[in-house]
Amino acid sequence: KNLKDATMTPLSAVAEAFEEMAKLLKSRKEDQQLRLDTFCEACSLVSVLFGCLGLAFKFAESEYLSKIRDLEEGSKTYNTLQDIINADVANKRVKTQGSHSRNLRRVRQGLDLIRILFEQFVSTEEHSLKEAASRAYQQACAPYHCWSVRTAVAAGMCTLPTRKKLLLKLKESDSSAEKKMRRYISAADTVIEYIDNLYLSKNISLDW
Ligand code: 1PZ
Repeated sequence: KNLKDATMTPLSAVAEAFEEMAKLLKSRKEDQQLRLDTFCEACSLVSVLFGCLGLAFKFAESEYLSKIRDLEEGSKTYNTLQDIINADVANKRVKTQGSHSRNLRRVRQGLDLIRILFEQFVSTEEHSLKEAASRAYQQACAPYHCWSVRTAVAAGMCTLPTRKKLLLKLKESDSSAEKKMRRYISAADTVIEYIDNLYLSKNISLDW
């Protein structure tokens, strides 16, 4: 569905899917509702990036995808992101490992990681992918991961391909990638803020 024509690359599909969500969220000021299945579809597109990162990131990929799969499963029962938070608040399992609300929080941290990574990518030409990804991980995920995971990720970073190789695998040039990354950055901002507000409106802090 998101690969409409030959000029559509994986990064275009990601940018487009997130722009569609952002547009929806901005269009309904009062009654903002994001469907869980729409959200999951967009988030699974992001995982194509992992395919370009090599074997060391297979674990990160399956970890990320398992959270998405849980939310997809949830979409059979719950229509919107708001609905899963409401249900988990009622059942006192917002932060319980494996709950939909906790997995949504983890996916949101992944989306933020990519957003920060892209920001580094477009702001400085000579940043190595390793540096950009390390910094993004440091900001978006490391504070919430245990020591052993952080250590494994740090080791994995050393195996990342170069920026040039990554762009080749994504079938992008520097300038085409930059445009699409800017589109993702802006749209993901809206989506992430929306998700954060779902928790905040239930008096749930964001320090986990
Ligand atoms: C070009 C892109 C470079 C990206 C580099 C990404 C490096 C991220 C490595 C993350 C490894 C995560 C390992 C496992 C973490 C788990 O402890 C947590 C907690 O799970 P819980 O206790 O709630 O069950 N899992 C997560 O945080 C979910 C997965 C996070 C993955 C983040 C990356 C998302 C990036 C998207 C696609 C590139």
